[in-house]
Amino acid sequence: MIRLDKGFTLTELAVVLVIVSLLMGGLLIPLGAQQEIEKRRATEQQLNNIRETLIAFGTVNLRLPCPDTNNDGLEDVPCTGNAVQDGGLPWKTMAIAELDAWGGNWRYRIERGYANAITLKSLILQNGDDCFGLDSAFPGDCLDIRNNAGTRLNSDSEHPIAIIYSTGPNRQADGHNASYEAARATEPIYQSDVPSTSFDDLLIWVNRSSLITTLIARGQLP
Ligand SMILES: [Ca+2]
Ligand SMILES: [Ca+2]
Repeated sequence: MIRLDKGFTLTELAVVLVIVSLLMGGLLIPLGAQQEIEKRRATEQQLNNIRETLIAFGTVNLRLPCPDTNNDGLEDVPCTGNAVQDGGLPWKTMAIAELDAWGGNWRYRIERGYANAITLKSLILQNGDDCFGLDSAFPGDCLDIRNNAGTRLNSDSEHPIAIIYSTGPNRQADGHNASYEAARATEPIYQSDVPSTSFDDLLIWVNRSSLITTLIARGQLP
């Protein structure tokens, strides 16, 4: 059919508008999902940097920092006398970024023996310190990390001496992490896994062996 005018009819215009809106809708949804993926990736990178910074702090000070329990960004020392060693990461003490990619504060907990230079050295030089044995200075502090199904992730040989986590997109502790915050008298069980509908925290831990390896490499231990 030959058209006499060069303009669009109303019907054509409507079709174009529908196509444009469908295209925009299709683009906007993946863009939001893509931003979440980027935030998760950035937070994972930050957590890895925090673990490196904690180990570096440990090699300089021969102990790990105490948690920040009054939210000023500075560690609250000494912390070996306080049985509740779950708090904020002392980001000012460690000279790191205060917040994760969603604007949440980092959570942090240590096994108290590793927050003091004297006890740290004796714990590290002690063979067979698996934390669950009688040798540990604070056996009640032994960190137990589980996945979404409840399976323990850390073996005895992979002895976690500190955990750090982001509360993720929902900005609140989930699963075992939430349970521990609600009832701190219980055994320190934490949770780490891929995101699900009920869990979106990102949690990593510092191994006793990785600290020992660095201390030996820097000549701080025989
Ligand atoms: Ca503080
Ligand atoms: Ca969360």
